[in-house]
Amino acid sequence: MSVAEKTLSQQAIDLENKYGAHNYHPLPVVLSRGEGVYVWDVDGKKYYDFLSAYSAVNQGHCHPKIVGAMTNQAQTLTLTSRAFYNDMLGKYEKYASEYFNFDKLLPMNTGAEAVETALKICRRWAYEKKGISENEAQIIVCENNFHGRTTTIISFSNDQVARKNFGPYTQGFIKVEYDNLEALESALKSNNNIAGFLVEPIQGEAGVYVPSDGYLTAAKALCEQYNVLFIADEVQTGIARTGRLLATCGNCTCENKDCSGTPEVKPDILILGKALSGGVYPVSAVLANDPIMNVITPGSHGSTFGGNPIAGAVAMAALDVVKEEGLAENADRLGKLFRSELNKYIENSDICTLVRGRGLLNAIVINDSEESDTAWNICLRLRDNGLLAKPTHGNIIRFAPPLVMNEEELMDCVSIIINTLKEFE
Ligand code: IF1
Repeated sequence: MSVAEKTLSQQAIDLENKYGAHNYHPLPVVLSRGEGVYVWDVDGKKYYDFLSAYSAVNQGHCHPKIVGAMTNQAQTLTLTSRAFYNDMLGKYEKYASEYFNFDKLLPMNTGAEAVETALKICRRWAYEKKGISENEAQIIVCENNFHGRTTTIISFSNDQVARKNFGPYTQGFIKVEYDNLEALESALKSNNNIAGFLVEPIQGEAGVYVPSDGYLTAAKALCEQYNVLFIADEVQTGIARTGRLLATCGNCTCENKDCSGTPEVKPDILILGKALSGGVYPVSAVLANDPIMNVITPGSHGSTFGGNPIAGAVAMAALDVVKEEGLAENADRLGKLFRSELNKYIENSDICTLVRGRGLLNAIVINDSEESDTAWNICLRLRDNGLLAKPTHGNIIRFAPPLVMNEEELMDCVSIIINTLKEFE
């Protein structure tokens, strides 16, 4: 076929294949527009987005308030670097610190950078506050974690595809089983040089694993007992995704503007990214109280773009939207409905064995081996039927729509999903 005869989709796919590094294997659909819970492909076909850019567009695609804040700021001042002050950063830091109930915020851009930042803060705290000897600090992480793609972060991943031939790896991490308090306690007991415990409140990449009730609370108590920082990576679970403002917020949905958070667990260090900007711009942040954050001194950490005025304006608008539109409460309510509707189907299904999750971060398990392409084929069929989702770990499909969805749309999506699964029974 000549270029002119190729479909618009195929042209876009061919360009990426030829000129882009092959670091992803996308579902074959080429998107050119988004609004709310919908995206459209280059041929004008409309889909429900059930990935939300890996939970970054919680507020929905192209939210007018967030896009408005961005375009307005983009026409005024975009970047000063931190060599000078800008008139947005302080406002944003105050707004977000009060919103999440911490003394201070350190602004970065991507989730991985924020995780790296938290690890650096934790190590400094270990040497300067806890009194661990130089270069001896250890940080406990969980098996099957996902925290990003930097050299240090993949050093403590056990995803062989993400790690292979990227060594030598960064030292100083101890892995324990997720959702296992005995394993955590024995790691804490066995070593006097533990500085922190880094954990995802729900393991997203691993396949939406929700830990047992009380795990996070008990883990935090153990951290206190051993004078170790509890570091919550809420890059994926935060900003209303799991039906609470933060997954560490217990049952509090934080719709109440007077709620300063009666958290199930208050992390010592909180890591946010993705939906902190509603997915319109890379904005991440690390939050902590003064005794911890004050280990960061001029020159010890930074970023050209971190804390830029666009990021500040966008993040404030994105966080406003979460409260104004009651997104945590909506995610909580629709998530319960979603799981109960799917559970009714699963009772008599051979192809789908389980739905799990919190709020609108859910996954179904497909009854086939991890190596099979059944989940991939189901996602292709879901696409044909107007809903976009992507498999994770072979036989698991993650379902994470924008949180601005309404009940009627959710029920429409439930029928698309169930009708598609029926084609595979
Ligand atoms: C990829 C999953 C989601 C994260 C947590 C930090 C980061 C992430 C808990 C890093 C990023 C992503 C990135 C994307 C796949 C993805 C993902 F499939 F791995 F599980 F979200 F669903 N902490 N998650 O989940 O944030 O640097 O990317 O901004 O392919 O890397 P980042």
